[in-house]
Amino acid sequence: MEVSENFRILLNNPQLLPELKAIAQKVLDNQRITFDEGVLLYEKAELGYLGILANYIREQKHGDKTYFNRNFHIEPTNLCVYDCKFCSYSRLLKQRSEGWEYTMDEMMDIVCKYDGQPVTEVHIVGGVLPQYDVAFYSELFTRIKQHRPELHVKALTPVEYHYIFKKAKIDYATGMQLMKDAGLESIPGGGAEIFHPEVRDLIAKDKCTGDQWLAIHEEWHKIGMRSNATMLYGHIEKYWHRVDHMERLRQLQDRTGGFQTFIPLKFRNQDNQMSNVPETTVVEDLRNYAISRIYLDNFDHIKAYWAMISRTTAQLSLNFGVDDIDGTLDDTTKIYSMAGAEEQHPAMSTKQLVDLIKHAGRYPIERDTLYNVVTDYNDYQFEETEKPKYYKLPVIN
Ligand code: V47
Ligand code: SF4
Repeated sequence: MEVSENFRILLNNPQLLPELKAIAQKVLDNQRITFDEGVLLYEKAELGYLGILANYIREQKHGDKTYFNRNFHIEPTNLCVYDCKFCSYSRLLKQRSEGWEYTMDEMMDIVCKYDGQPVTEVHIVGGVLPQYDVAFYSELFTRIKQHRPELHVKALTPVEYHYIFKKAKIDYATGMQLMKDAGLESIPGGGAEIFHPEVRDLIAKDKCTGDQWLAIHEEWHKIGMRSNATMLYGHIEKYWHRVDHMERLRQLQDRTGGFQTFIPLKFRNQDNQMSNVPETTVVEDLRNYAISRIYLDNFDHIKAYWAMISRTTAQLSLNFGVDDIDGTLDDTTKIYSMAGAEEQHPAMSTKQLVDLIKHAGRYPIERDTLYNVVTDYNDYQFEETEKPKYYKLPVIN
């Protein structure tokens, strides 16, 4: 790919630290950066420099293409047996009276609510409770696929899988095969947090370890399936913990190639036990996207979860390595709004999302879960009936 004028200026800048110049040259030569170089980027590289490198990689991989998908979420429960300090679903925060525990039929009612709507994916994620076991989830996945075979089931994380397989006394390989046979098609990226035990033991003790999280994804990849990975950043971790996290993912990806997308999740500090921890700035968020793009050379996609970081930051992120914005969704995703997401009722119509991407100078593509193109929106004309939906504002008496 042609090197941009910005990149040329950067390489010729006599004030650029020699170590940063060497990293820029590696990016140009398509070479992988090391662990120490990753830490150096976090410690020394300013936003403009990182944007030039990350955008070069992003455009080399995808040009201006920016992906989104149309999905909906089911959160089976907001109660949880675990006590993650950053989470508003922690057992120490939730009173039973304000909790919900959907039955199988209630979850199927949510699925049916989307009948006839052009969604391609259901994303199922929530707390961990004993009644949601191997038999329950197998039946749920089977019923969803029987009801709507073309709807892609992206569900649960190694946190749930480790818990339910242990209870059922089956190993990860057997368990993941069972889930696949029942109708599971992808695993979302949640539950990863920060893998290193120095941090994980303080914020997410008792649930699956980093190694167990990676082992479950590895088994899933071995049977030919795809998954995502997240990183919860901007709390008590040090920069090197973030690099360690990405290094473990990069190594697994070298072995399996099963990851599709990396999703950095900005820690939000409301309604959890870490409210005293300040949140990161937008500049730090953009730096983090860019460094992820540079470090994870074997990941195809970097995703920004717009509901969590605001629409404007999501637009900006498209110049810092991000090529995917999490789809149009409605306000059924409560875990984020409770933690202080920018969007208290996160919903965007397709037209709004397409405009958001176009106004950032990019090329919107609706994809399915596996990145097959559903609709190319670059020259698409919306019909009158597809006007953006606006939320009802609360009535003020
Ligand atoms: O693992 C919980 C995070 C994750 C907070 O794969 C918080 O497409 C910030 O993984 N501040 C679950 N984050 C969500 C998830 C996800 C989201 C979007 C897309 C995909 C995908 C996956 O939510 C948890 C945890 O890391 N979370 N509390 C909080 N206070
Ligand atoms: Fe439970 Fe997940 Fe929240 Fe931890 S992050 S308390 S495992 S819902």
